[in-house]
Amino acid sequence: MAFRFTTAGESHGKALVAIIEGVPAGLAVDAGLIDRELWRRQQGYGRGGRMKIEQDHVEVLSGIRQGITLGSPIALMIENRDFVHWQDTMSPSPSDDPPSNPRVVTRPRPGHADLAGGLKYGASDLRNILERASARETAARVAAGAIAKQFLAAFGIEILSHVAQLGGIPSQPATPTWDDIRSIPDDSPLRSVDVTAEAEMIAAIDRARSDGDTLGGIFEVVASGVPVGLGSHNSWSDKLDGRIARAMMSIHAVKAVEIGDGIANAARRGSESHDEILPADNNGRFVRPTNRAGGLEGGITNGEELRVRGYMKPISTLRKPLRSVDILTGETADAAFERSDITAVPAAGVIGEAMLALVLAEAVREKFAGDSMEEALRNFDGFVHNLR
Ligand code: EPS
Repeated sequence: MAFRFTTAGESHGKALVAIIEGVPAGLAVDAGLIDRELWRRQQGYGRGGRMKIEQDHVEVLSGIRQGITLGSPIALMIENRDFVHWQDTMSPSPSDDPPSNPRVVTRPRPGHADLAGGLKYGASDLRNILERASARETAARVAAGAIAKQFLAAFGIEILSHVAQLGGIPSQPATPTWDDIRSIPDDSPLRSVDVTAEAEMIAAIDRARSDGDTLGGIFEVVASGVPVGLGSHNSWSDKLDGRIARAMMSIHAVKAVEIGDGIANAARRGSESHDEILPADNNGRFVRPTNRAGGLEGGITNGEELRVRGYMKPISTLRKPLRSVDILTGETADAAFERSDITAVPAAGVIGEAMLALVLAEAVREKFAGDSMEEALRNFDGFVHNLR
């Protein structure tokens, strides 16, 4: 059974939903760990008012019995606590009386899906677009990713992230080790490994807030314990780097993705870009003194740490709005603003972890198959044993 997932839900609708197929039977799932990931996604200095309303909590609707997966589709639900304030406007049933406050949006935000989506779907109320385009949807991805993370943990794969740069600080994106990333405390304001840079980032967020502006940045997602051999060089659609890039680019506001030293390597010579291969160590693994490839060669994992960076543009909902046009009048108008975050780069890192986990879970299922965890792990152990 192929591994796949989908989400549903509007930002101010009743709930968000994720359905995951292809998780083998027999995986122990801790719902507390799903809530933990949801909590992590809500953190970060510079988040807006919505995060004070929501305390995201997962309800498992199917696919898990007594804490163990059945092999059937897993359905997860996260209620939107804010829905109580939006019931009239967001009700799926037609109202007898028009809602007292229909909250119609007609002034598209530059950079958001409002205008392109409104034109594409023929929406005169751009709320029909923004409700689904909102990054609120990523809560459902993080819940699905938390299941993928628990699946990957059985194979010794772990995923973390950090904020490498925010609002241009520091000038060169940070490149910490796995242990440095791991030592970032849970309550860290921006999940940066460098507390001096972090204080400057906080000051930049404060300045942006008082200017009615927003900030973007770079997050890095790192996976350790990834076995060699996920993905394939054989077909463009099987190459794992392409699949990871697609997953990362699908995160709201991400406009570029880098694997390993991808960007710096473009300006270097070949001799400075590749990772030499040295004879195997005591564990039978070929030694790679550097990891500029970020753990991927030819679209296949090479057994090194997987390193992926997402470049996030500043959030497009601005308190001091950019110029736009009212689509009803055709006249110049300020872009719509209700409320927003000043920045969400740390949250995007957590979402990046979820997306990487989901792509790796799919690749692990492809490579090691199995209907039960026991069978999948037996196949995995056999492959690893053979490598040695
Ligand atoms: C978000 C929920 C949203 C925003 C943010 C992310 O809530 P609301 O629209 O009710 O304020 O805080 O989304 C955006 C900034 C955006 O432009 O889509 C969340 O749960 O992450």
